[in-house]
Amino acid sequence: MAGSMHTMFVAAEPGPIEVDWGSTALLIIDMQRDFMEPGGFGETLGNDVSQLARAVAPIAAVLKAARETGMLVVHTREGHLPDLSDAPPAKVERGAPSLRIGDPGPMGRILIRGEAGHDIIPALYPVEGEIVIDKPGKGAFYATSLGADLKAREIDTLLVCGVTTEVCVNTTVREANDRGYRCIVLADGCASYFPEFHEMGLKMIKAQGGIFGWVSDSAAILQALQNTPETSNKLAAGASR
Ligand code: TIU
Repeated sequence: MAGSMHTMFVAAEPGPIEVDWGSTALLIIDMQRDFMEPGGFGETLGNDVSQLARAVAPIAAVLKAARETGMLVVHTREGHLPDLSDAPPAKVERGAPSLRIGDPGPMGRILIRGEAGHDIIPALYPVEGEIVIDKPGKGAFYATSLGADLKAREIDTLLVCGVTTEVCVNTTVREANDRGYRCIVLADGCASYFPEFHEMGLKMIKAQGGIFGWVSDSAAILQALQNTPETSNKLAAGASR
């Protein structure tokens, strides 16, 4: 594969990784109003949702480049059916939130599919042709079609970003790693309500020679895309539009 028009080394830790863009997907985890905005699920758990805003611009930059190069884009949303039949009581009853999953809130029922709060934030809204995976759990592979969707498109490498670093991003990366995918996590494209968990969540992924995957950032991905001959033409065409 080395030297192919589609491949390029991406700067990452614990070391550079060679990527074939044709078998790579951008996987954006749970950039939903319920986690990002006041009045949603994240805030009901007692969190400061402003901690997550920093991930939006880096994701938007990579998403724009992915769209211009034709890379597969997958968005996920955590949430439950209106009758809560896919929500384990152990999850609904957990802790002492100000509102529980399914309760009415300012953006509709908390973490329920179809409600305003469940949807993806406008800045990163999916466009036609992108896959949207609705997931009941923290991991994006559990009880979803994601594995089959990626297999059908012969994807073996995932650029992973979204929220939160130590919860849904880490769970999904661990699930993906066990299924044989190479995960490259974008450090600046992830965020946590707890900055220290963000740092440790990334360290856990890249430790021990990359026990779960690689950690890179949006600038490294954009640079590698620019330096890949075939995609740089598409990026140049996109920039001049
Ligand atoms: N609470 C928290 O940090 N995260 C979640 O509940 N879900 C996701 O990370 N998406």
